[in-house]
Amino acid sequence: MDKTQPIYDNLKSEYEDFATDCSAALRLVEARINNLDQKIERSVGYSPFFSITSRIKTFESVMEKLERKGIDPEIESLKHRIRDVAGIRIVTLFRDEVYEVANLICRIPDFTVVDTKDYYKNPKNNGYASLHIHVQVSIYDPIEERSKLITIEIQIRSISTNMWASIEHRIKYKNPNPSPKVEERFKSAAKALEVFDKTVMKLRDYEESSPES
Ligand code: 0O2
Repeated sequence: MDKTQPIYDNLKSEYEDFATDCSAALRLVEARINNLDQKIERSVGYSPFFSITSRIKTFESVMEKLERKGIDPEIESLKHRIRDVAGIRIVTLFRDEVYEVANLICRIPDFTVVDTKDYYKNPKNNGYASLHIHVQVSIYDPIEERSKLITIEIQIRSISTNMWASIEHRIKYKNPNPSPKVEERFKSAAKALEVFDKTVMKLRDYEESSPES
């Protein structure tokens, strides 16, 4: 038997305990966000939340990320350094709604905003654009009889930048080290989407300000 197998099995079991806490936190956060979406829709007839999805990272994906970032494969490092075990992705139709949604989320009383990463203001070299907010929520563990703070990553993106990220993720998965030429093409595709987003926002503003015919 491989000598490292028991270490791997132990980490997997500890991760499953942590992932159970993350699921509880994710349900809480998702319920608040869904409620926000429904209330806005009811009150003004249009909500900036186009879609809301969530996921818990698989153990295999966490192991890959630990290796990629050179983090020790042990549970405490994992809990402190991997902040997207529980993740929510919110997609908006228009790019400026990303900030509208972010402001609404930051005002939810039982969320503590830990930090915000704005990849729209500072896109990555490949052109990746998204707004990431890390929030902490408290969950109660009935077995340990104590509350725990869990971090959730909320990614907010326009539908166009979500499309870009999905395609880039799919291609990168097949080729994790793309050539500078491929990276440059992704960057120019991201620039084209920025132009697209500006155009559709102008169209929306024009339509909304014109008197009904
Ligand atoms: P997966 O497979 O999508 O889950 P941090 O602790 O926040 O400073 P981290 O987690 O590296 O460190 O932060 P970062 O760079 O904001 O990445 C978090 C997540 O954002 C990634 O999780 C991706 O989901 C997404 N992301 C970041 N950069 C890119 C990119 O260039 N392309 C795409 N498609 N998505 C990106 P994972 O675990 O890397 O990936």
